[in-house]
Amino acid sequence: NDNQNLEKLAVAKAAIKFVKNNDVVGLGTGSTATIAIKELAKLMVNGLKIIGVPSSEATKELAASLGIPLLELGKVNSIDISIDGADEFTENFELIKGGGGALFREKIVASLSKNRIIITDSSKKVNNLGAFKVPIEVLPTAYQYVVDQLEKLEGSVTLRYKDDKIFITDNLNYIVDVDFGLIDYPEKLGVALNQIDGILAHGIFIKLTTTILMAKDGNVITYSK
Ligand code: DER
Repeated sequence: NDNQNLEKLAVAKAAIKFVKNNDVVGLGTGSTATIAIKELAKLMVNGLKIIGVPSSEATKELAASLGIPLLELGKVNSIDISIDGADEFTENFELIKGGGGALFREKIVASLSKNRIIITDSSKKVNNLGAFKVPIEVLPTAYQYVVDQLEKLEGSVTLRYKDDKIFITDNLNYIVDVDFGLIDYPEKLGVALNQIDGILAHGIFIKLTTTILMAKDGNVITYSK
């Protein structure tokens, strides 16, 4: 609704203030990141020079349509600043991402970035991760094995569908959304998930955020490390 869009615009405008001329900018995915990308394009009209690195095909198309010069993620070894959304976050800079299904490339973009800005709102702030199911990208050929391993970790696994068809990611994989209940030790769970062959990436982002900008009652609250 209008208020939500105003909140997204407020954090998007705050985030792009961190972007310097000639920065290589990691471009996030989702509705909030989309607004930030559009704001970046406006700054370019006023002379800001940036090169974008998209975190999804959707973001690549959006950025290209706005005339933002792009570099392919696979050809980049360093990003100055990335701006992206989140589905849940804690004050310890622990995130759940992947609501939009782009978590693998988003994680690579974040990992390559010196500065990582998360733009979000107070509805996503939690004390413990886990109310939002953890999105996990799974190679289809390992699907049943991965489901079994996730259930051994007490996860309740749902294969993600979109318009009555199995959702397929930009990397041609499945997404499962896994309910682990409230996650007391997200880093530990993340490590356990990384041990499961067939998982390409999971949506628990730890130590991948330097600044969180949260819209709340018309203000922007900044959490930074
Ligand atoms: O899928 C993602 O990781 C997105 O960044 C998501 O976490 C936030 O999307 P939103 O800005 O549309 O809420």
